[in-house]
Amino acid sequence: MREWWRDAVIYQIYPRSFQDSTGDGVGDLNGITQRLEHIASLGVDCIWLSPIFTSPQADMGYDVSNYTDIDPIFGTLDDFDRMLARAHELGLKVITDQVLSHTSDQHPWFIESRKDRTNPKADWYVWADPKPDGSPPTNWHSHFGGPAWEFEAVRGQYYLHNFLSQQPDLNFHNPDVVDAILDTAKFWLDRGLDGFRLDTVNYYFHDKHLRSNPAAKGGRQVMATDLYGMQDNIHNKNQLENLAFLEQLRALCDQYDGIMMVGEVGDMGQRSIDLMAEYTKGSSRLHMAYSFAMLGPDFNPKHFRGCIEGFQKGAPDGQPEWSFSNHDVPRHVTRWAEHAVSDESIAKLACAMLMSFEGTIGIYQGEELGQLETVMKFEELTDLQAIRYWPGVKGRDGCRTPMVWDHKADNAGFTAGTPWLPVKAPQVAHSVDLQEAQNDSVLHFYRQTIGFRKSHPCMTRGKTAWIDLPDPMLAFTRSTADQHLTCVFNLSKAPQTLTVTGTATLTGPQHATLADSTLTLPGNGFAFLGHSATLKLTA
Ligand code: TEU
Repeated sequence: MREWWRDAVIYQIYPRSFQDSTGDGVGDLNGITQRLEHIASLGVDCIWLSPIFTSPQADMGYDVSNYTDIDPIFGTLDDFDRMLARAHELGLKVITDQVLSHTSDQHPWFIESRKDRTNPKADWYVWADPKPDGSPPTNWHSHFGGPAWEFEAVRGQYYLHNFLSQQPDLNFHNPDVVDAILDTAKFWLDRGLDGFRLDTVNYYFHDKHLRSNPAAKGGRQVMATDLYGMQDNIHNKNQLENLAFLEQLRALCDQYDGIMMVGEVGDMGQRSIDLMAEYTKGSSRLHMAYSFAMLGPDFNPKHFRGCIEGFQKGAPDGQPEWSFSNHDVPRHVTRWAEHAVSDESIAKLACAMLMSFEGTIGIYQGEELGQLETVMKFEELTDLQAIRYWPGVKGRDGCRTPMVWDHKADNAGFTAGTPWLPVKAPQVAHSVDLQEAQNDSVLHFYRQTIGFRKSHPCMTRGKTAWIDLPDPMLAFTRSTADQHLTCVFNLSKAPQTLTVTGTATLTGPQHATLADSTLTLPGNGFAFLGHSATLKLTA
């Protein structure tokens, strides 16, 4: 049987902002259970839950202080079991977000490790002596800005943190750490979970020799965000040892039935596509990977084609996951606004494109409403990265504001209390109840388009043949032996016309007309053309 995840659409829940059931202003597991039918109604296959584990929430749960318990703000292990059982009843798989590269500075392992240089956990994190002048051991930068090293006076040493200083980096070169981490994965697999979203898979190991990174062009320090990879001498990430660890974790998962691991490659650009391929090659590493390549500002045919083709060249049998939004980047309707005829038209175009790509598809809560990035005031921020670098860095709160369920209810039905992030009018205008009542809403469009994808094997399993067209047109044919769909997208505001040679019919969701061999696409238009064998499209 073909593995379930290859044909899947995965829905990401950001638990803090999905549904609050207690009135404390923060979403929780029982809230998610109440709302599972909404997710099932979209026709998706799987839920990815951003972290729900015990955490001081310095990085909103990406700083775990106990890997095998639920944070009280989200509920209890019993609540988790109930949520999982209900999801399974509805035919939804559930994967959790495992943040294994670093822990919270409040994790008992780190509390012990920082005490002195000889305790049993002394080598569980990456500790190093200062340089003779007292400065950090290497020039490595934290992804969130500033040096990746924090001084601990008690030990007289620095510890490594690739993200916040509250997120000390585990020392994966220590086999005891690897064993402890594998045990935490086993704990969740034994609870009946369907797999893992693995945070920052390319950051697990660091260079044992603590070599400084080379300076970038113009004497600038190489940032973690620069597009360097495995072969490029970046010593705080992309180490080859990461692959060996993933093979161990995969072997553990393979002892269970139907478990899937999707890894987040914390990189952007073409380099990140190469890493995705490297990490999913063969059948002993990750089942799937995603990167930030499609989560950035680029919105042009060459870019999307480059991502998909690049991955296929690197890992012909590998499986990518493609998504346009998540909890780390501005929502794509806002991010790509300069190419939009209207918010709604680009939301639908993006949905039609995404659901036509070869690979597994990820969507992020609120995306099915065509939700916009929330405009934040400084006083409303909670993301420490934004608070530190405002206004240069706007941070990630704007994509993390609560789900809007009912435009008439307080806080759009998210909470009876005070929401942890504000619920504002432009977001409320996208409420689920309003869109349920409107036949041509973005919400109904997502259902229709997901249904269209899932009922056409060529869209999930078919190969992609690219059609060369000038900008701003993106076009390709998805084919199985007996089914062909040519997918055409106008990535601009200006109308476009194409000539179709061969017999074709417009099918499924569409924003285009076909008459006398002329395909007319309005700004942000799109079309799926059903045909047999060959079809030619020319500008
Ligand atoms: O993100 C890793 C990562 O690379 C991101 O920091 C990303 O590049 C950036 O946010 C783009 O603006 C993961 C999680 O998704 C993120 O929420 C965590 O903060 C981070 O790891 C640390 O655990």
